[in-house]
Amino acid sequence: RFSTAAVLEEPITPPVQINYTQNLINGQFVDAASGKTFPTYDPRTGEVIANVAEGDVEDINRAVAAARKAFDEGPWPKMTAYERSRILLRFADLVEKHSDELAALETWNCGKPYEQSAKSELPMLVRLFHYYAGWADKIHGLTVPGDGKYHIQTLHEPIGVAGQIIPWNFPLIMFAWKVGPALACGNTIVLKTAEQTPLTALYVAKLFLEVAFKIFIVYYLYQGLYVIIFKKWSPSCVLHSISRDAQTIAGLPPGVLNIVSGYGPTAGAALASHMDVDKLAFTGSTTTGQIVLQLAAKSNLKSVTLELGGKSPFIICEDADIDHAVEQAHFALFFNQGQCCCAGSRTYVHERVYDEFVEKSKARAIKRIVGDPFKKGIEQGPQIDSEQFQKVLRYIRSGIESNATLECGGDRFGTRGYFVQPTVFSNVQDDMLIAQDEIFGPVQSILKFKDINDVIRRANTTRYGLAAGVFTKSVETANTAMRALRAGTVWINCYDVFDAAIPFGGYKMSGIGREKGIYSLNNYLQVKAVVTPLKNPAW
Ligand code: TXE
Repeated sequence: RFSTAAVLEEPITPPVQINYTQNLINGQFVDAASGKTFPTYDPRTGEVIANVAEGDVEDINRAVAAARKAFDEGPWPKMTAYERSRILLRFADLVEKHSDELAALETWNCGKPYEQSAKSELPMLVRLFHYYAGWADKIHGLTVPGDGKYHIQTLHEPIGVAGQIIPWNFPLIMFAWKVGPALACGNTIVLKTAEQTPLTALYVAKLFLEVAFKIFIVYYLYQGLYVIIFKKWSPSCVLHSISRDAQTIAGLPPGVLNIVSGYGPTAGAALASHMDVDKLAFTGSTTTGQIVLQLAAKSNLKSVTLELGGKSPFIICEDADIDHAVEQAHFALFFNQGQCCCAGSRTYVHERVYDEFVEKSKARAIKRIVGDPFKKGIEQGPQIDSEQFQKVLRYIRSGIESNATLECGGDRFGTRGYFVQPTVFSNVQDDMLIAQDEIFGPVQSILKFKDINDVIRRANTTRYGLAAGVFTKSVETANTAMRALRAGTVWINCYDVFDAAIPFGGYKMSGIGREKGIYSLNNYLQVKAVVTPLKNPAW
């Protein structure tokens, strides 16, 4: 029933080498303080592909100390915003140049189709850094019209040291969502990657260092030429060059971006509870989000943004273009092996088109091409690891046991690695576990509805509120639904449309705050009010 079992063949050798496995602290790649390493795996086979420095409390302490120094002593926050912007632009260009290797490494470490990594995620990574580079020199405060004889203004300042914890489903995109705005606003960073996917963040961080090195060389070449042409080497010129290099035109100075690989309860918890970290940004499960929020509160009350789980409704009205809706609902759920926080994982279909929709969704899922993500034309690779793979299979069993109708799939795919058959359940009821919990796998649950107001109520009856989709030709229905749905994003007749400028985040237990777009800057800025008495208020 499924495509040729590429997984049963020998896995394709990824066209990239793993060069960076140490932690990046203060501009240097270093071993973990304990000397320990941990394995990272190829989800196609479950085999180890590299051993990576295992960061723990001491490594986080060292990384935070470096970030603190880089923030307090500069030059980063004191550079002109324009120079910060240029560094981000140069970095984005280098990422573009290295896109092929980065896409291969991303696919190797997390199993997503290479075509998705190369054609969609790498261009998006570049776009995000261009976008944030554009913001760097457009951040400014306001003049406030207060009562009385005062001049009142606000200064928008960087918060300080940002701690960032990211997950494994989109390692590079999550890197950009966090690092881009934090740097644009002038903060320094300690980022902890997910233990499943430590490799690509280290690779891109190396590119930031490369920027520094290249600028350094170019600048001194320029100074050399100056001496040859003007036949003078004034001490002020040397001093000027050194200070300019350090303060304005250097690449990313040491300590501005530090990356620690390691596990959540050790390195992650140390970062969340660190007294010298001023802000924490987290993406991951709702349960862990609650833990890091507590750690932040119990330590120094650092401000926290959270991007957490979801169980997003995808509503297909009777007047929708059914073929388009089938394809979009399929994409909304199965994209990235179903490992998306905003996956459209409750497909609500109007009763008049229900049977047709289920038939077509089943046919589409059966056609889905599963296999080695490096192979051309593959739509679905393996789940990230054994834990997630087992979790997805448990939910499939729960669906069967709760008497939902298994239309197709329902088991692992192949005999090796963490591949799961594209699975479709119909006759799903709201109170079934598969309609309530975040499965995070290729399992579509199709539910039936009669009335739009009723389905909106049902769609909102969840602890989550990340995203929603509505398919209808009626402007009225679309307008009603978009206002009534309690979700951070509502897609109308489309799904998973992402753009650097579109804010993303959740209502309810799907999170706190927004990432991307202008809204993400607030996460990394302090607002300072400055009040000055006016001698002559008439002027
Ligand atoms: O998530 P965790 P897991 C959901 C999805 C998935 C489930 C579990 O449903 O099946 O979460 O995945 C770090 N202190 N999402 O276990 O634990 C961890 O090291 C500090 C949705 O991978 O939340 C990693 O870097 N940090 C999600 C990050 O948190 C801790 C994406 C995420 O891991 C920590 C991923 C601790 N005590 C999973 N424990 C989304 N919103 O997109 C763990 N971490």
